[in-house]
Amino acid sequence: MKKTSAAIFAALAVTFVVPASAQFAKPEDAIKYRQSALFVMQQNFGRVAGMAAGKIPFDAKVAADSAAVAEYVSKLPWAGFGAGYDKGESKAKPAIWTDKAKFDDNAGKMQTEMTKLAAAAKTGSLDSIKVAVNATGGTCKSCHDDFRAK
Ligand code: ASC
Repeated sequence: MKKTSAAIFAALAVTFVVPASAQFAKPEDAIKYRQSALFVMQQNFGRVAGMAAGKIPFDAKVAADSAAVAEYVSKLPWAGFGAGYDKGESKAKPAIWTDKAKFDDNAGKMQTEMTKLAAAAKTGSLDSIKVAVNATGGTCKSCHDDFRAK
């Protein structure tokens, strides 16, 4: 049993850890990469959130497309937060690297909510989008509160 879990864990570690580490030539590239991904995600999420808030006219197709892009891009920033990428100009707090389990948990929650938002936007229901936007925005905020410098 123990051997099996260790083997599974090792397989998972290879799958998930190797692509995320040693992926960038220098820390500045990792910082630029994660900031770029988060920017693209925010632009798309923000458009849908603007519609949910009535600040942008609701267009179901644009909302669905934007939420789908935000969902996909929500998978990308994390490779840029790998080991060794904590030095450089950014608002990333050291806690990202010292409390990695909590940070990863936050990142996972955001992606889960982003997936729900994409599904809601696909239905075209503005009411469902509003609920999902609030839940998703909550995950952005709680992670920023703990892990992003002001
Ligand atoms: C955004 C954005 C965030 C979240 C957050 C929601 O559009 O850039 O960080 O929503 O403000 O509370």
